Amino acid sequence: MIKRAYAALTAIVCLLFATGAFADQPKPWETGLQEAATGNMHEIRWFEAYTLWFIIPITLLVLALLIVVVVKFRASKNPVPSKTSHNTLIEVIWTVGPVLILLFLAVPSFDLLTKQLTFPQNPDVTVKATATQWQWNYEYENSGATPLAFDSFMLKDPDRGAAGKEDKSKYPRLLAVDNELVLPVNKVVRVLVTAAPTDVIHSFAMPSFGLKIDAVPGRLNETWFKADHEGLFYGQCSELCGKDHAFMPIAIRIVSQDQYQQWLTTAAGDLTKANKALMAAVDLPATVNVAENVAK
Ligand SMILES: [Cu+2]
Repeated sequence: MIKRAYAALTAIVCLLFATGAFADQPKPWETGLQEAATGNMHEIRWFEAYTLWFIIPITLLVLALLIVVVVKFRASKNPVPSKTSHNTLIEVIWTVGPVLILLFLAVPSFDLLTKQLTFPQNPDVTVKATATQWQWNYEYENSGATPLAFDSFMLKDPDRGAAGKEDKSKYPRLLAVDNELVLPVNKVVRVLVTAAPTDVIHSFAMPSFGLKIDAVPGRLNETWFKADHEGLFYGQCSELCGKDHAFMPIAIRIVSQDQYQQWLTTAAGDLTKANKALMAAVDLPATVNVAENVAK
């Protein structure tokens, strides 16, 4: 019940501060978390807003107390300081108060952690992300006779034209890649994360999905997500890994199950062709809408 009441309150606060358009990548001057694209991230955003309901009043209370102390007990006004060393009532209050506050924070926090770390029994898709200085390699499990694996490099400006990625609002500088990790919507995706054997530690992070997990050489980490809508999502390597750490972005394209299957079939033979076909299919609805609007 309490959770629902807070959820309603959070929703109102979110509405007040909503910026309108859906965001799946960082925005200039953004100070909050990115829009959520998975159930877990919706909960992370809820939990962040929930904790602010504790943090802000506590900060204001401490500030008010400090001001009172500074003004009321300043040396000129209060030349002989109090020598009080014990007050049972105050000690009970400042022990019980924080314990209660921490309990209110701990319960939903552990609940959220449990959800993140409870792996769904049968993932629909398993991909392995391997980090190397300084790119990602993605490998699909059971992708047919020809195993599907490819490197994903940051898109450089001279390559935009050939890749059909001139639109910087959709393919932002330092975030867009040559080959996106393509995955289906509303499906449980298991991500195995590691780094090449002789490499350094990297980290696979996707803010909209509430994902961040280290890529450690010689060790296979595991995480999962279930994207609840289609789109192109951007993240970055989040462990300082050398001079090009800032230039190994992560791009995940979430598409419908049909589009995913088509892409998967073509990609095993010709990845560039599959990516081009997918981009054309994804961009098509928007073009049609514009044409319709113009006709009206
Ligand atoms: Cu890295």
